[in-house]
Amino acid sequence: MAFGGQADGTVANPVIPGFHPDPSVCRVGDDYYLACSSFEYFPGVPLFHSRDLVHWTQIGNALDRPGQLRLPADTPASGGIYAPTLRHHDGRFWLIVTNVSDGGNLLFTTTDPAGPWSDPVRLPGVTGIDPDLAWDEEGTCWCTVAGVHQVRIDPYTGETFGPPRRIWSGTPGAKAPEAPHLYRIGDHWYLLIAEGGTERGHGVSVARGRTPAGPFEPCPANPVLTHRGLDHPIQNTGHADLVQAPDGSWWMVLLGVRPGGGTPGWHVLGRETFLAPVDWVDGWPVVGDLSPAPAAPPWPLRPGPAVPRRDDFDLGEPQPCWISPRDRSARHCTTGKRAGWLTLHARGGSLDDLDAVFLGRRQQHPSCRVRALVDPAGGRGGLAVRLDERHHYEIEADSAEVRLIARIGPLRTVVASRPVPAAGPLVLGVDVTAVRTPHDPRSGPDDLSLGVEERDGAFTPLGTLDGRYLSTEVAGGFTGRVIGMYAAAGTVHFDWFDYEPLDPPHP
Ligand code: 6LW
Repeated sequence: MAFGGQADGTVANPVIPGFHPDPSVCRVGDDYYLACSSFEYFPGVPLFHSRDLVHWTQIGNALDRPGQLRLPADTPASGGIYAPTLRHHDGRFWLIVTNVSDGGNLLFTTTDPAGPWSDPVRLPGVTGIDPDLAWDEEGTCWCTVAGVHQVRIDPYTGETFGPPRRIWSGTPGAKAPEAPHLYRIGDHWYLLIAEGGTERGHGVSVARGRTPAGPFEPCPANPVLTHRGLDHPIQNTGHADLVQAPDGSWWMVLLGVRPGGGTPGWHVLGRETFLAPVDWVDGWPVVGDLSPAPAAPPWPLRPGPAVPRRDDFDLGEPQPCWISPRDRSARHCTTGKRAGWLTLHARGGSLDDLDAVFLGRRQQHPSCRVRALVDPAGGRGGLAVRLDERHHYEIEADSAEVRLIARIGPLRTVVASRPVPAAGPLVLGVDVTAVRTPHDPRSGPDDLSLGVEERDGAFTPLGTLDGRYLSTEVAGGFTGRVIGMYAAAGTVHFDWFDYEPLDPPHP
């Protein structure tokens, strides 16, 4: 995915739009690498590469085989893989992450971040989420987790040395000190954390000490970043990581959300990865312009490869952007049954089921157009916009009928149905249209029109639904919308899938 880089010298923030929360970044020479959380989706931990901190290209998923990522069948929505830390040390890349549904804290390593990554080293002595890794001058590895607690570990064996110690509790009165990252900068060790919780009260605070174990002195200006209480288009800002560029400047990646619609605002793309410059004043970080269109960094921008609108499944294995809830077994998701087609074979009866067969990609733009050529082939399936098992809209076809279905919390209904335009493969579609400036404070963030193409190519919606019910403010959780294909009965084949952004570069 290549994003950012505008004609007016600004860049588009988020630099990695869509459900890409809890970013962790490191640099090796002129190359930056970044990892994000992935929760109940398989494969897990998307990995990105950049040469300019603005344009990011997904190069894989660190956890792409069952031996690395076990998501039990009863893994709840927003369970599974929580926040990673990605570091480079001693000639290797290191990734530490928490699988809250199986195994706890796990450590992986590789020499090539595009993969393959190692099998997991388990860390039974490290309890807590948001694990961080830092090495001191003697090569000791310090593992710091939410709370904020710390323990020394052997990253090759997972052995811990001594009991975890609480090293900071964050700002008095602020809840949830988490997302710790420890850095040796100049004469100090800096401990960066998130606090306030990942909703509208989120913020970033920092403390410093003379040793990696503290004691730590809080920054007098904490929180060094928050948008709580501000009427700002980027909200929930927190869970940050710092990186120094080759020119010596410092930058922060962090999560944020872009609420849309009227009051109170609903975010539908999940927590996205944003970029902000950082200055140092009196030995403390000062975060610069965190806006939807900040000034571009002071170096040539290096866009990555353009992302084709269409995936025609001709490359065998699905591209790294494709994800499925809990697993993606070849028995249920394959490109080998019909050359150049994706074949999904149903397990459950609908997207309400934890074992639903669904393959999707993150919605990354407030407005977008999705189309897919579907052959129900005696089965039943189609296109869906999914937040979780209790919040999804889908346009579903079998050999006779097309149906628009809505699941909102406890309610499930067939909104509309009609005969198929013709026998055989048909094109199903979803048009997502963001509400730009709501004239009605009661408006939702977007409208979703789901329908079918007629024989003459005209798109006929079966209905238009309010998008607020597929938002995190309604559904809860830590993910964002995923748009994709599913089979609810029998076998369904898909020839191609189109995802077309409809937004101007800047919101
Ligand atoms: C993540 C923690 C958090 O581990 O939410 O709100 C968890 N912050 O830092 C999932 O993103």
